[in-house]
Amino acid sequence: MKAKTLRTAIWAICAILSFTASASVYDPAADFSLDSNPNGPWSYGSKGAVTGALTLFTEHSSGSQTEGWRGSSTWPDSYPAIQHNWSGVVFDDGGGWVVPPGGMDLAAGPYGKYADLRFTAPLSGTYDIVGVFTSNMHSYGGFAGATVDVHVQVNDGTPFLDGLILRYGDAVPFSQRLTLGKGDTVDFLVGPGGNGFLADSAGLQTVITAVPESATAWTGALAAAGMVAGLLPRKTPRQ
Ligand SMILES: [Ca+2]
Repeated sequence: MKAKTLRTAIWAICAILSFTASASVYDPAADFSLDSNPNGPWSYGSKGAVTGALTLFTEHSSGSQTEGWRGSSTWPDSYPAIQHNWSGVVFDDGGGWVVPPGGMDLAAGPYGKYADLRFTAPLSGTYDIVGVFTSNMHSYGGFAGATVDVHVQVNDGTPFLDGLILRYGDAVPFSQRLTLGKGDTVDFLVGPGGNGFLADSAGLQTVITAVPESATAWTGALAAAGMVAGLLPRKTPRQ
């Protein structure tokens, strides 16, 4: 094989390997859909406590700028709920509930119920989970705002994050690197805060980045292949 052809082949392989080694990114707000539940790696549902079985939502909700999942259209099963502002502008219901453009909102429910956004790992590997819970509920007309407890847990185990949001402006950030097997779950939970349910919800922004474990090896292979390609003799211009 001529050097030029070989060099081209190596660079092509590098391009393919580079694509293979790239990270996959999962964003529940960008991925939000009413088409199905589960929706790819995302499931929308509720739990009776921080640990316990997930009950998938079966009903849709909709508003002027929002769409969502819930267990029923009838109280008290209309909460918990998981909603999404699909519009490109801030949603303000005029009663204190404000959801940023493209934002998600996890509402707790009566009787201590939790909203649960679940991520199921599509592949075994290393995952970086970064995000923040925030208050979406302003004080309004003497109402102080949502009072909720928030958690992130793996496989329904002891949460690696526990936090409280007790007033507008509170935020609970998290950043965690996890090794997950295919089918392992990460639950993002919002509950009523242990003080009863009254307009209790929180915003959630999170991005999960999956980096295949082979990425490190690919990086080495890419560097070596790139060096080889660079070292191959180039055609000398005619004198
Ligand atoms: Ca509460």
